[in-house]
Order: sequence, then structure tokens, then C-alpha cells
Amino acid sequence: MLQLIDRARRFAGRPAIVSDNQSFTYANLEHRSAEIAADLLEDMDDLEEERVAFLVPPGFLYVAIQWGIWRAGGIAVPLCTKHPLPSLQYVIEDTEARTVLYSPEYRELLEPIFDLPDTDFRPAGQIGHPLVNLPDISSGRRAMILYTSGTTGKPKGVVTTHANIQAQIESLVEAWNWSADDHTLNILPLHHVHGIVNVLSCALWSGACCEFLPKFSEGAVYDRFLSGRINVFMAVPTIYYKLINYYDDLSEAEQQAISTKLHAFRLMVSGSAALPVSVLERWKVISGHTLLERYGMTEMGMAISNPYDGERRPGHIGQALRGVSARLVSDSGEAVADGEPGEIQIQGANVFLEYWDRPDATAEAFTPDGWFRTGDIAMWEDGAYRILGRNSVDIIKSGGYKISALEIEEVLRKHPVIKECGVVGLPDEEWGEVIGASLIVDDGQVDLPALENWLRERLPGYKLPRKYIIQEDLPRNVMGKVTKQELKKLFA
Ligand code: MLC
Ligand code: AMP
Repeated sequence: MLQLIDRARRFAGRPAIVSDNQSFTYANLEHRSAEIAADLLEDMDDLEEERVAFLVPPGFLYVAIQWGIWRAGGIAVPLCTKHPLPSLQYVIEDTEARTVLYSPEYRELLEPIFDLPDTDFRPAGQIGHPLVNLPDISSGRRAMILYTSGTTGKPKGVVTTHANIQAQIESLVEAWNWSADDHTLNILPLHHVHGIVNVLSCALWSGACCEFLPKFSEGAVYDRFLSGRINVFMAVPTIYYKLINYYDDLSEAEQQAISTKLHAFRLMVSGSAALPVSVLERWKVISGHTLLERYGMTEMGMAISNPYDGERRPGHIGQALRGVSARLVSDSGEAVADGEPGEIQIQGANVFLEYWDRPDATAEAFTPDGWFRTGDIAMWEDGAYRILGRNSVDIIKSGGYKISALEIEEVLRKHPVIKECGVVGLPDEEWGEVIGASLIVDDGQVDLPALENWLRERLPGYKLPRKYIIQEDLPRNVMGKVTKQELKKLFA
């Protein structure tokens, strides 16, 4: 994404990032990222796609490190600040990261793996080196690896090139009219495309300002809205749901003050999961905005979006973005007629290069004629796409996070008293889906609080089951395969 950094020079004196009550200009970002690049290079000319993982909270340092890695020719691997050690270690080992940069608050967490062979753990704040000549990086080089859950147990690393990321940014900047006058509040995790590409990178491409909060809370978000500086906001449906609930408990005067500020926003976007029409309608009353719903995926950034100008149709995701081709295909690989369900398949410069070190998974993800299979089912209805569901019952979306049922099952099966288990996504107003786990246990009894503590050491909070049932056996078909649709019903 080196064009992003080249563009920064034209915005030099303007504010780029606000974090930790400080404002940083594009010149600050350019300078600090060059120092970091120089340090990462040591006496090399080019990192040659070496992986550099970093565990740093959202803010100026995060962005300076991301740019520094890119400028040194490395691949940026952002780690999730909410992950327990086994999840972090998995990513570090899977990418064979040579360097891991961390902020002081994560030192204790990472310490047990400081002796991993061939990995250098370094405090992020101290890195920096006198400037050196930086390498020329071609746009086809690998730039970033983000981990995503799939229909296999373990998350896969999605590799995007500089050209992929640039295409993802350019289509959104144009479609949503980003400009240097924009000021956005970024409250999303920075190990997924929503926070990294749609909010952070689109803002910086445009010369706009991206402000961070250390952590999501409804009160803090409204505080920043009340400042009157923010005019662009993007979030997952769960966040809008939470903001609505919080708003509804405020006094009339407080509500009035917030609504007045919201009406002055330029753009409010929802995505990463289906936006319930009830949330869209309530938010419209509160803010005066019809949320712009769009559809995307780690493997391709954004692909389909409701229009900036023109009708934003509730329950629909809109039309393919410029530069993106979309088609709907039946199980037998035929194009489907309008109004018929089919899998969304995508082509374009936005689509990722490969899954890291998994050639078979990469090959499976594409049709023989080169279209990316999303696994999402939609239909074309009066000029817009409408999502109907997913190919696989084992993919769960909770709070905007994609979660593999199989991954949770693999972890649960390692617990000493669990003989067998089945994990499903259950519909939930607030979270979209919550995780349900059916357990088959040794003597029919399990200490759930103790199980939850055991799980928390192994899985991030958003991957924890929220509902449990204990069964003697799982529902199965005549072949002995667990029937997850039947299992879902048993939670009612
Ligand atoms: C947390 N909690 C959950 C939960 N996650 N409960 C049910 N289901 C979940 N998924 C509970 C916790 O146990 C805790 O309760 C309480 O909520 C607060 O936990 P937290 O971790 O502090 O949550 P919070 O910070 O409030 O997080 C909520 C959130 C977060 C909505 C801000 O989930 C989030 O940032 N989501 C965005 C994910 C995202 O960016 N996805 C985009 C992927 S890219 P207790 O009782 O333990 O205190 C992509 C492509 C595209 O999808 O199209 O964009
Ligand atoms: P991720 O792998 O985390 O990038 O999640 C991508 C998935 O999120 C897609 O495959 C969809 O299932 C889902 N998704 C993203 N945007 C929407 C949307 N607007 N409506 C419904 N599902 C969505």
C-alpha cells in the first residue's frame, strides 16, 4: 500500500490520527514509519516479505508500525488485542513471524512464548532508527495477512497484496465520497478489514482524520459524537443496537443534544453482518440517517454496497462496487435467474492472493474460471442484492466476528469430561447470532463456570458459547452425521 504512504506527503501538516488525547499529522506518521522501517531492516536492504506481527492497541503507534512494515518490504500481521495466548501463538507460528512487536501492556501475556525459536519479540515503543534508504516495493507484493475462520477447524491467513488493498480502498473512497474534510471515529478491532481498510485506510488515503478510542463503550462513543468533530462513522449492527439501547435510557435533553450532532454527519455505514430492518429504522429516527449497508469479506474487502446517493433499500446490500464483478451461481455452477437464490461469486483486483501456506484451500476457494466463492447465498431483487444465508451451517457471525463452529468443537473436545459436542449459531437480536454448545459429558454433569474459565484461557471472549445444553447424544442422520439444523431446534 505504498501509494497510501506516498499520498501522505501531500497532506503533511494535516491531522491524520487522534489517539490517547494527542493529535498526529501525516508528517509525523511519515517520519515515524520511516524510523520503524529503518529499524526493522537493520542491515538488510529489503525485508523481502518477512512477516512482522504486532500486538499494539489502536492508535498512532499501530499505524506507524503498519506503514513501517510495508515500507521495509515486510508483510504486516496485526494481532488481536483480545486474544488469549494460544490464539496469538497460533498466528505467530502459522505465519512464521520473524519479529513480534508488542506494547508494554501485553508483555506479561506474551512472556511464556518469548523463547519461540526464530522469533524475535521486541517492545514496540522503543523501536526506531536513523533514516535509511527504503526499498522500492512493487504493488504485486504481499502486504498483509489477516486471520479468518472458515469451514475448516483452524483459522486461515488471508494474504492480500499492496494492489489488492489499494483496489479495496479506491473503490470505497470513490463510492462513499471520502474527502480530506472528513473526520471519522474508529472503534473497530484492527485485525479485520472493516477497521483496517474501510475506516483507517480510506481515511488516510483521503487526507482525512481518523480518531481512535482505546476501547468500545457506548458512553465514550456518544461523548466523541457530541464533540461535533466526527462526520463519518462505520460499525457492525451489534454496535448500532448497543448505541440505540444506551440512547433510549438517556434523558430527553441528552437525546436531543446527540441527535442534533448526528443529523450533521455526512455518512453512517453498517456491515459485517446483516443489519436488522428494526435497527435501521430506529437509527433513522435517532440520527436522521438511513444507514448505508454494504457487504464484504476478509478475502475481498468490500464487494457490494448500497448507493451513497440514491435509494438505500432496507434488507438489501445494493449493487457491485466499481471495479468489482459479482454473479450468482447455483449448486451446479449455472447462473441463476433474477429472484432465484445463488452463491455470490466475486472477481476483481480487490480479491485476495491466497491463503497463507494452504494451496489446497486457495484452489478450493476459486471456481475453475477464477471467481472467488464467498459461500454466501443471495438473490437479485428489483435491482439490488439481498443476502439469504450461508452455504455452511458451521459459519457463525456474532457481533460482526466470523466464527467456525468446528474450531470451537475442537477446543471443547480437549476438555477432560467432554466426550462429544456440537456447536451452532443461534439467532440473537443483539449479537446477530450467539454460540450454542451441546455437550455429551462423562456422567451427564459439567461445572459450567469452571468450563467457561477453562475456555477463556483458550479462546477469545467473542468465541465463547453463551448457551449450553447437556445431551446423551447429538441428533444424527442415517449416515451418523450430526444434523445441525435439528440441533439448533433443541436450544429453544
Ligand atoms: C462479547 N460478549 C458477547 C459477545 N462478545 N456475548 C455474546 N456474543 C458475543 N459475540 C459479551 C462479553 O462476554 C461481555 O460480557 C460483554 O459482552 C462485553 O464484552 P467485550 O468483549 O468487552 O465486548 P464489547 O467490547 O462490548 O464488544 C462488542 C463489539 C465487538 C460489538 C464492540 O464484538 C466488536 O468490536 N465487533 C466488531 C467485529 C468486527 O470488526 N468485525 C468485522 C470483521 S471483517 P460479560 O458478561 O463477560 O461482561 C468482516 C468483513 C466485513 O466481517 O464485511 O466487514
Ligand atoms: P469475515 O470473514 O469476517 O470477513 O466475514 C465476512 C462475512 O460477513 C461474509 O461472508 C458475510 O457472511 C458476512 N457479511 C458481511 N457483510 C454483510 C452484510 N451486509 N449482510 C450480511 N452478511 C454480511
